[in-house]
Amino acid sequence: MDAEFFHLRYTRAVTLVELLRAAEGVWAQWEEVSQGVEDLEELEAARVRILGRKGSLTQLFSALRDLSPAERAEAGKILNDLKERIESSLVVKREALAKRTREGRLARERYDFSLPGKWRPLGKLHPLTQVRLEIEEIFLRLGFDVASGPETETEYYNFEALNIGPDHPARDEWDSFYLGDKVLLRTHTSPVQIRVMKERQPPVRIICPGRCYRRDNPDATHSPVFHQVELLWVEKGLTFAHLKWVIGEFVRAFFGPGYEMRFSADFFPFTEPSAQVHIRKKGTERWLEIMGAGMVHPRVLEEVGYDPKEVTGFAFGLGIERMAMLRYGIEDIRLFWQNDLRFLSQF
Ligand code: FA5
Repeated sequence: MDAEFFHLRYTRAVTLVELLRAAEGVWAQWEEVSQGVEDLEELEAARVRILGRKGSLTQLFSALRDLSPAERAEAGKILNDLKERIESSLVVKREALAKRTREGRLARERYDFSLPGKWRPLGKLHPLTQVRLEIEEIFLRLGFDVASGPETETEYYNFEALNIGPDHPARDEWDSFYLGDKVLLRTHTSPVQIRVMKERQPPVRIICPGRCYRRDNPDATHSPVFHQVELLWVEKGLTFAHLKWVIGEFVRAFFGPGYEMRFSADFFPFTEPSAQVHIRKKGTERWLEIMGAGMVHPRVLEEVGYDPKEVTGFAFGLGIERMAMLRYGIEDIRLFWQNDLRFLSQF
């Protein structure tokens, strides 16, 4: 609608013709302002410009009073029709916009429930960790504590306190990883026996799982880094029979009833007598060594301040890799360290 009309209106009374022409302009104006609206807010602004309190159509209605009663009736009807047309056009546009927003949202937020989910591989415990935890659980049930000690040891704990003399071959710097004078990476978990006994009074009943290091060339059954579980029980009146019972219980719990075990004589400076324990699947030929064991040497008990006439004890050390290889039929120890998922995911 043109500004001319308003100008007219404020200067003099408008005529019917002028008012009707202005009404045509209002429809054109509506079409123009409502055409490009993008959302409901803009549509409302367009509505206010035409139908609001100061809107162009509202102004035309107030101009009716300039006309004679007969003209007013005629023009009033035309303006009402116009208002209705604009209002129904408004309803249509509002609905279309609402639909568009709804569809837009649906399109933006659409989920396709038939698509496969994102695959996030679940991590697992390493087979050596699984076996270690299983061994721990068996001994926890039998009333043992889990103890630990440092992987960096002094010669005193790793050798001397265990009655391993200065000329023992393991002390050679070519057999062990020395980090400095009299400091080395422990070659077994037995030093933890000494550390625990120096701290506690009997009865002592512990196991100690941990990493050990030796200058062994890697092959199918040897690795320079490997794991052992140490066991130590010191109390009044313990005999070799108790040692056999504990190991028997362990073998039954770990391997199941289908295995038998055998003790044979061995030598360790820190146990007397010492034994090697082998197991074999019933009905098969081959015996496999699983651990070294024995009654704690009286000199070791004295070294930690225990009285060997008062208490006795027994100990063993087994290789975790060895246990895992027997359990799962693994032929080569190096598979544990290669981090090949085709191997690891089988456990
Ligand atoms: C010992 O280390 C003794 N401390 C065990 C012991 C403890 C005896 C308490 C008596 C009382 P030995 O050197 O045999 O013993 O090692 C024990 C086990 O560790 C072996 O049977 C084997 O399973 C494992 N082991 C030793 N060296 C390696 C290696 N290089 N790689 C993998 N496993 C190994």
